[in-house]
Amino acid sequence: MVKLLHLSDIHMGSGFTHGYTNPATGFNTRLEDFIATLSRCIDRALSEPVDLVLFGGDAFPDATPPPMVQQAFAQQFQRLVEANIPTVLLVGNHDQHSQGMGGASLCIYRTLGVPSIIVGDSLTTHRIDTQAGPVQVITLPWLNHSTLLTRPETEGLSLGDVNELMLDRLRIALEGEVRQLVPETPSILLAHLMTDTARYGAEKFLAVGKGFTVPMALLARPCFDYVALGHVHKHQILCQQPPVVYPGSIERVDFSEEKEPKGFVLAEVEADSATVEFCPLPVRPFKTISIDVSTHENPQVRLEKALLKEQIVDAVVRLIYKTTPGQLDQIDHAALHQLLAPSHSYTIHPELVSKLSRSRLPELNAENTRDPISALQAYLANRDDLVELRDGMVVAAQALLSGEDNSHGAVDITADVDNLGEEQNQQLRLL
Ligand SMILES: [Mn+2]
Repeated sequence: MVKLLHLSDIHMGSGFTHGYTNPATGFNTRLEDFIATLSRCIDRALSEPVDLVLFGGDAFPDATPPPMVQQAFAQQFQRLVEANIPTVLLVGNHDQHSQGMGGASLCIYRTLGVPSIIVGDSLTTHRIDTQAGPVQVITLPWLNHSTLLTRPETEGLSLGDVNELMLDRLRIALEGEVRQLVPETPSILLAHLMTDTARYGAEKFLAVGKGFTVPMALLARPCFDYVALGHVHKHQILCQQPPVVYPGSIERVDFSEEKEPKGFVLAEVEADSATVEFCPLPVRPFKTISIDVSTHENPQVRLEKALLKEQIVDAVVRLIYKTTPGQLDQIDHAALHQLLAPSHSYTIHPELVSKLSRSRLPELNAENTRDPISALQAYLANRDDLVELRDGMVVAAQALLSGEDNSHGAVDITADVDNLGEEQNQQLRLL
């Protein structure tokens, strides 16, 4: 039985706007948070101790992290090297340059020949000797078109066709690795990808038809005893046998993760079975305080009341309040700043409600927002100013959602977009 710690999506060095420079250290306080949280994961790996650590990708927000961020990351993983715990660092999409080359920020560990650290920047099988015996780990880093396909192969193909072709290539390449697996040895797939059944909370629709998703049928197979995933920041277990697991990010990267528990996964893996335990981490809370004072006689009193009843101490807070232009001089900003001061950091977003603004359409009810096209149609039916774009937008949206490349299609709304005002432009971008 191999005991392993699986963590992912560290994104060290992101979210600096949620912190401030700590005068004592010169470090952004959010970087300090991320370091402390990663250090908690490593503490647990050492105290168990585990036989293997798997990192599911996205070490940093981009491919070129500043040296001090690189060093903070390295200092934590060095503790595993010192304890002689084998560690696999997988390359995620954020670790790659936009052209898909590299993952250099992690490959440096291989270049330096750091013992017991394996960098997963290609689809291959690693046979690793742990304290508990041998284990085989297939690494599948983030795939993009240029990893599996050449330019002539994709010429003239729609995005949907390209994704199909990529999936065919992946299937064949993965099959080649699976066939070489030794049956009596625990087998693990470590992959940075989006699966077709993963759920992103609120961003669910944004993922539709975008990019490359891998069907669960390719992952949840008896040849694997544990499937360790990275990429989706929300922790979820997609299959029990074998366990297919996103541990999620270890820290809140932005407000979209406000309500998600953060943590890592401990797993015990044998040839043919595995148990999984999610271990929550005590990370800094994020808090959105959303309040409409536009209909209140005394907006300041209403705001202060709302703020006083929230737990904001040490939290990253954003206050969003709706107000009318007429109320503006009734808002005492100094008092708001004072009330928000106990938070770790805060932002204030007043939203002006004017007579010109449209309220939420009653037509956009639960019934017709179940699929994005009906929601778009209900929305457009109420926008007389967009009447000329109406049909084109629906066709374009359908193409987007079905994953088709509409650049060769009959619809070209880009020319019209230039003629729209900034507000309409924003509406289009949101789609
Ligand atoms: Mn990712």
